[in-house]
Amino acid sequence: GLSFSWEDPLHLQQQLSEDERMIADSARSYCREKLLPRVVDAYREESFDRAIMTEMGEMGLLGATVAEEYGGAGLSHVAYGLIAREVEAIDSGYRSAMSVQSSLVMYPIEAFGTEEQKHKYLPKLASGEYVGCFGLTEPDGGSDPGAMRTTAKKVDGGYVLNGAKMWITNSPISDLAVVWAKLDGEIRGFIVDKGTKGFDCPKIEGKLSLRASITGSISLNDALVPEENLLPHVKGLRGPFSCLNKARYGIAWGAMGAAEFCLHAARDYAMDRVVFGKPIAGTQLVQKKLADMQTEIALGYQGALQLGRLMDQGAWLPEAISMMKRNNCGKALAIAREARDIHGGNGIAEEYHILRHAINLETVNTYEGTHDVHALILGRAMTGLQAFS
Ligand code: TGC
Ligand code: FAD
Repeated sequence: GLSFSWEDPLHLQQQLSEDERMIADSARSYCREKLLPRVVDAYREESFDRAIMTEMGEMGLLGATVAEEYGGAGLSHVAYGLIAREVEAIDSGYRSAMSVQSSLVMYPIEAFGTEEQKHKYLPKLASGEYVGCFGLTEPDGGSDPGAMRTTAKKVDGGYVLNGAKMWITNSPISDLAVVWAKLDGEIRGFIVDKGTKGFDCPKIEGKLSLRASITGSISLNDALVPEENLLPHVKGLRGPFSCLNKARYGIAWGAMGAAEFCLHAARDYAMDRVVFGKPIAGTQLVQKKLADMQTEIALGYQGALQLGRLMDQGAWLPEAISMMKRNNCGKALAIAREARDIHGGNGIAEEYHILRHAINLETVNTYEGTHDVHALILGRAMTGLQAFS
């Protein structure tokens, strides 16, 4: 019979296929052996090691759900979620690099691109030879992308793009950007190649969160994009939102990965830390905190797993994705703060990793739709009344 395991109270492991367990194990080994040892310095120095993309490519962690014919791994959504969990257990910024490449760059090219675009870009994005970024958010406000100001104008041989994007993960190191712009008032996606005249991606310095991820802006000043770089098969907000569905789903797993790392660290710390003559793990208050953390993580994973299984069946449930993105990010942030509390003063030291996770999760709770925006998406679905504007 099954026995209770504090590390896996609802037997998540047992609900996975053998393949899924193997993928998770191999992602975990890579993350613990190669990413964990470099993250403290990377975070302190606010630097992202470009080699990580090539390593992830070699490990098959980029474009997990993209078809093998284009260099992807052809895996299930559940497998993709398990990878996000392992990567984000190390750092949300590393998961960002992985999920932008997979869900926000490779996915739209596969779903909305031409055969030529797929063959030209996807294998190189899968191997990490190319890095891509996704330009939706603008300086005037990210929650309402329908109000974007970036425009595309049809000219001979292509399109001229003008505008600015802000807070773009990976943009300074990108070989290409998937940029969303209004063409005759309608949102369209364009692949903008590095080196395009009038296309610049300066780095944003001074982030206090997600420091191990590189973030930039994008400026487009009469940037000429050739005709063949338009993503022909989608129009309107459905284009970028379809990508966000995939990325938000991955974040639902990833945020729980970060929270789980914090729970394990807090439990280990509490077992060893002797105050008033006994381990703090033997106090009622600390046990209550650990029990709350453990419960939310177990439930968060069950929700993410069920969502992944539904997506693997082809179910299209943006509101359910909003629910799990919102819940798991908010809960993970609260858990990381609680773990920091249990660590006392040591909780702020970089070598314990906890405050880094908590500060990263501030961003994760905001990007890909803020915690409150997802509440409004759910509120609209429940009531039929939209409360955005
Ligand atoms: P709304 O009227 O709701 O919809 C407009 C059209 O879009 C369709 N649609 C969707 N399609 C696919 N998936 C979804 N989830 C969809 N949601 C909506 C919808 O059917 C409609 O189609 P049509 O054909 O009828 O026109 O649009 P709205 O303007 O009212 O939307 C409001 C709101 C708040 C829901 C939306 O704007 C929103 O989600 N805002 C948040 C923006 C956001 O998440 N930005 C993320 C930027 S990327 C990022 O953060 C990357 S960080 C990654 C990392 O580093 O890991
Ligand atoms: P705003 O939209 O200005 O929101 C500010 C506050 O107002 C929030 O609390 C919000 O919930 C609240 N609010 C807004 N509207 C309402 C309303 N109607 N009712 C109640 N409250 C409301 N974007 C990309 O396109 N690509 C990327 O790769 C990317 N990477 C990112 C990386 C980092 C490190 C960060 C920090 C952001 C990234 N983003 C990216 C941008 C991110 O998606 C936006 O920050 C996010 O969507 C919120 O937009 P905003 O920052 O403009 O906040």
